[in-house]
Amino acid sequence: MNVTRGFSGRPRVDRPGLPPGQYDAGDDWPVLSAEVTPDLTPADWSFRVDGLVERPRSWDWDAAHALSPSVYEGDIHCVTSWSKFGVRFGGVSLDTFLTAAGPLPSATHAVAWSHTGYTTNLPLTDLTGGRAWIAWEFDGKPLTPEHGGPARLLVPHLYFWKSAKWIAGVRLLDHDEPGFWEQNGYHKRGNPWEEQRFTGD
Ligand SMILES: Nc1nc2c(c(=O)[nH]1)N[C@H]1C(S)=C(S)[C@@H](COP(=O)(O)O)O[C@H]1N2
Ligand SMILES: [Mo]
Repeated sequence: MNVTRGFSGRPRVDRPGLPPGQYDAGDDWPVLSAEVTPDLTPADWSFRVDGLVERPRSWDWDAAHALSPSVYEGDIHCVTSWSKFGVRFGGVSLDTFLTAAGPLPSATHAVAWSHTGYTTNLPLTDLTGGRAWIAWEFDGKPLTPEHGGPARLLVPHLYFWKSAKWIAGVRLLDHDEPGFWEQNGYHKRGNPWEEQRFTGD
């Protein structure tokens, strides 16, 4: 795991909106990647929804950009204890992709996978209801490769390891299937407000 972090000033731990055990990283945005940053261009990128759906669907860059845009403005929280306030991501709501594919009634969970092979699992209810995005812009600019560009999953109400960079697809399942970090001791859901960091928390 390649961890890069630089602190601009003293970490703040007293800020409203800060989940327990977190500090405010200020303007810093640490990069945390288990993989080498892939050389992935928009032309190489695609996003797929399959598994327990009526119509497995794939979108290339242009098809995804033809969908109605959606913005997230708020905070993000990494399990390594930094939080970042007031970020702005642009992309498309995951609801738009899921609705097009038509989840079957038996679908309860999902595994998101990246073009690099990274995986992470989520309950389907955490990916619906306007709480998850496929994001390709940050602060009005293209998402940079080290932060998951061309596009990443964004699930900001959960710890940031759920927000798979270089997102390739979401597979709907009728059971929970641990992803990369979840197989390595991290919590299956990862709610920062309940400090669900590790298995058993
Ligand atoms: N593909 C992929 N996605 C990933 C990761 C990763 O290692 N690989 N790390 C996760 C973790 S632990 C965090 S905190 C965030 C980090 O995103 P950032 O590097 O843009 O801050 O990405 C998440 N998504
Ligand atoms: Mo993280």
